[in-house]
Amino acid sequence: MKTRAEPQLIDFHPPRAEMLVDVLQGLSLAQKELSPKYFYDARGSELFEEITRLPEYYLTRTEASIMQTSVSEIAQRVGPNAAVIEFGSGAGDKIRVLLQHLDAPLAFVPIEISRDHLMASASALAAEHPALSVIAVCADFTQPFELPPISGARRNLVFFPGSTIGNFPPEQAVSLLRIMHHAAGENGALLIGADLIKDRSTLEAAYNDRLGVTAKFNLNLLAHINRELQADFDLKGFQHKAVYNAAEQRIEMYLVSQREQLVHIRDELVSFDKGERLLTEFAYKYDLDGFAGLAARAGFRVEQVWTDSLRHFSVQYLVREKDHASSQGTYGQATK
Ligand code: AVI
Repeated sequence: MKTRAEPQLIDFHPPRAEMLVDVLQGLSLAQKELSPKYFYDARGSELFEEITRLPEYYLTRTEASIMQTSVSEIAQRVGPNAAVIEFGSGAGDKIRVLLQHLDAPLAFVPIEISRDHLMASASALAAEHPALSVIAVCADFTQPFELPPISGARRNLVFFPGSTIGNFPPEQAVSLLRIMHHAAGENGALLIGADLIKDRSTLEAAYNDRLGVTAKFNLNLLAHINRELQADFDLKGFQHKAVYNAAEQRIEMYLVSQREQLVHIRDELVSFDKGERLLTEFAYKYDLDGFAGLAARAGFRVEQVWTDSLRHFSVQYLVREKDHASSQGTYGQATK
């Protein structure tokens, strides 16, 4: 009887974030802020899934259609026997189209801080691709970590879809890209999704949907903190607001206090003025030159960009600069 392929787990035991310290520190700033990483409890992850299906949230479906249209070209660039390393693999849906088209990939290495998500998606992929060696790495990918040696791979392909890079301010984005540069190794590449600058109304609609799912997602951050830190944020006392800051080229997501109010978090008291804005997320948008500049700071050169016909989103193939110092980048459009 054939045994079912099981993924190997390498567990770096990422420390549980010091949520209390982190939250209190963010709320003590002149511009109060909470880290977007606290969006993703079980309910937050469900709400994010709902967001990705909203008509206004063009990002996920546009990226998926670019991938569908361009995956053969991407697979050609990557070549045979690659090891694919996905940063923040989540439920693992985005990798499928890539793995189906690559020429005899050797290994798939999903990196994810949530052990449950990681093992569920790694097991499913191992079962779907019995010839693939699946090595699940439980780690906080924003901190440097060592990857397992992957013997026989002709190239490492780091995969970071979804424009999650946009949720990191530029300095942090460069640090993260440097970690990916290291993970790619010599002759390695990075396939990354980056959302593009466009008209304000399209951008703001994507983060202020008519059904109010993004509002629920934003407010759920307070519910998560209430539960984890025995806090007493009144969810009715805050309202979701997302605005595009054109000078900074980013969506800024806030929770606006509807009245003067006090919030208890364990032994601490935090006060909010009426109309005060609590910052919960940035989502940076790029033009192609701006993104190439960011990538260059981390040692990557953009080799090819695929976009949709409206140039709303980009999927970019980046190579390590020192490996390809002389060749030219090419820019193409994915859609018919
Ligand atoms: C996960 N990330 C790419 C999403 C974004 O578009 O920045 C998170 C999000 N926030 C509100 N809607 C979606």
